[in-house]
Amino acid sequence: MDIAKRFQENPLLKPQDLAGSGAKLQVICLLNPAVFTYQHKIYLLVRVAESVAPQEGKLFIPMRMANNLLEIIELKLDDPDLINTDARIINYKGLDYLTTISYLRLFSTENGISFRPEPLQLHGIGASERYGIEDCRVSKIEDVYYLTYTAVSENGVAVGLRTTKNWQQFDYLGLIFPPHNKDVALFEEKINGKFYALHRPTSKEIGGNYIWLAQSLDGVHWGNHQCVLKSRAKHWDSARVGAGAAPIKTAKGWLMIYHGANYQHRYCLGAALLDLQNPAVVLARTESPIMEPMESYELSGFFGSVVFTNGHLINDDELTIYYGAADEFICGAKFSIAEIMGELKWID
Ligand code: MAN
Repeated sequence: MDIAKRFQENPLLKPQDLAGSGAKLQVICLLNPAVFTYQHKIYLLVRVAESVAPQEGKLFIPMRMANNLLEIIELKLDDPDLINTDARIINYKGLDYLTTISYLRLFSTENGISFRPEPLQLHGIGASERYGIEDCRVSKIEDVYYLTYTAVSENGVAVGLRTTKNWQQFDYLGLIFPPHNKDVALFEEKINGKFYALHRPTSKEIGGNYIWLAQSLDGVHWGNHQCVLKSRAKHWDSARVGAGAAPIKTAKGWLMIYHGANYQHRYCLGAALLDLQNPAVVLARTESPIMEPMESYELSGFFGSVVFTNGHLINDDELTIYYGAADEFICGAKFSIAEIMGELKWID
């Protein structure tokens, strides 16, 4: 059952609210923000997807070249070498490209509803981030903020890590999970002295798009991988599942909000409860979504029928999620954690 209480002010941020980062560029989508607090202030680290403004009969591919400068490839829509069936991704002469390039932009808020752009922008660095960086999760462990994000290049879709203590200086630690992998959420405390991460590799021939768990001694080098949560045939989450923001610690277990999609690419949110001491054990899971696309801003946009979250705030029983709607807008919704727990079906 959809138990989300959406903000009346939705959408909170839309592409028209922000100027492009370069003269030729236009913001096409504002989506999938990380959420964190720093010095008692709430921040969103928003994914900004940019490209050249649409032109009749043309298609543009923005990407960073070896010198880190942005270049734009211009294609004709009737080019026989172009396969253009998805708004997000195209194939040209046998190679895959994204139609937009994403970077991360910081916004602050006083009231959780209206947002102010801050100067901080984080762009892709180096060969593995040439098509952009996306869908960041921010986890605070002790006094360090860990930014785990999707790093895209012609070599694949992988997971990058940057850390900061003060949001001024960043350490760039490179890729922590090679392709194909995304949706990495770190647990915000160590368990039995180890860091834990949820991640989402894709296994093509055997297996699928499942959520995995990994351990680390230093938060950078990961091992002991275990498959935790799978997609379910004939369900709303039949094609893929992926973790949202850092799991929420409750008395009964780690509550993980996750997204699930079917083969029609309809993205909903569900929840699962992981064992406190051994999060590889799934104790319970929701049967039906706790949130599904239904409002006009969720049903139509750059890529319709999507609700996707990778950032939230917790205040006792109140969970505020910020989410990407239709891959184009940033929205907010509140849940009662007890109500989510009530939707869980226990696994024997
Ligand atoms: C999918 C979508 C896109 C994203 C690419 C690469 O196609 O999630 O938004 O850009 O993957 O991560």
